[in-house]
Amino acid sequence: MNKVTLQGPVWLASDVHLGPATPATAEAFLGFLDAAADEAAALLLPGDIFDAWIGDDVIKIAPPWLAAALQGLQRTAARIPLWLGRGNRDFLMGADLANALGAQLLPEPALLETDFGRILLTHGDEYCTDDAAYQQFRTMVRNPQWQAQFLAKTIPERMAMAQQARGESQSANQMKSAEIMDVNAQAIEQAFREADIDILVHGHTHRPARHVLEVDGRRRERWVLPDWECDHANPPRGGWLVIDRDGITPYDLDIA
Ligand code: LP5
Ligand code: MN
Repeated sequence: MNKVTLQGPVWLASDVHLGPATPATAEAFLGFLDAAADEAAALLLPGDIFDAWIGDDVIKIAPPWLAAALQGLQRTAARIPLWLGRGNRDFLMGADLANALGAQLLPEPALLETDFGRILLTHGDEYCTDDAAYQQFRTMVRNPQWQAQFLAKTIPERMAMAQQARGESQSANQMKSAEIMDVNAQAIEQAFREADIDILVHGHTHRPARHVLEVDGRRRERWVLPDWECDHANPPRGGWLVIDRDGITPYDLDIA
């Protein structure tokens, strides 16, 4: 398992889902990035920072909303180490984007060595094993050959496919139970067991919480990162975790 060694306070946020129609979320996120650069020793963004990422070449023709987000990420990476993880919407983020931002790509999963000990970090969609249709989709789009074929298409073709996939996903989700779209308990236990860790942090489910459980007689904690939605949700929402030598602390956006 790939280790990431981090000293000092580590900030983590995921599921911001930035896109062309999320100006308020983007504004809140840019403010968060500046605060992280001021106060954190490192910032980790484990997936779904973008609502849909169709390939790193989009940065060459970035529309204003995307250019502003990229500039914010680049500004942060110039001040503190910035780590980008891939989610089910932005699994096509790659080395070209990371290099352009001055960021690094998180291993999947990442075994963090922090001031508060060893922590397993991942986006979390891989744990939704009851959702067979999604896991089948995930196997397809995570396949390097599939990705090479997709990335060989034009940007307009890829945008159209992404739009169709988003539509199909939204329709499919309406037919699924909430349980199916959450993590599977056995998959979580297996993650703790395989990594031999006591703390797991992930996003994806948009069900922020701290779960305490026992696996093989050991107390474990599973932390779920919140999603960000400041454009349509009332009240607006967003948040992050801070990991430091005193432990893990959740923070919510201070929506004045
Ligand atoms: O994303 P969300 O929150 O709606 O639901 C997710 C799972 N769905 C996905 C699919 C993505 O939304 C698709 C968009 C990705 C954008 C960028 C990638 C580049 C384009 C790729 C083009 C193929 O992740 C959803 C889970 C849910 O989380 C909860 O865990 O249930 O899983 C599904 O909905 C899977 C569906 O059941 C079946 C797959 C739908 C997509 C089919 C695409 C067909 C190809 C179309 C192009 C010709
Ligand atoms: Mn996700």
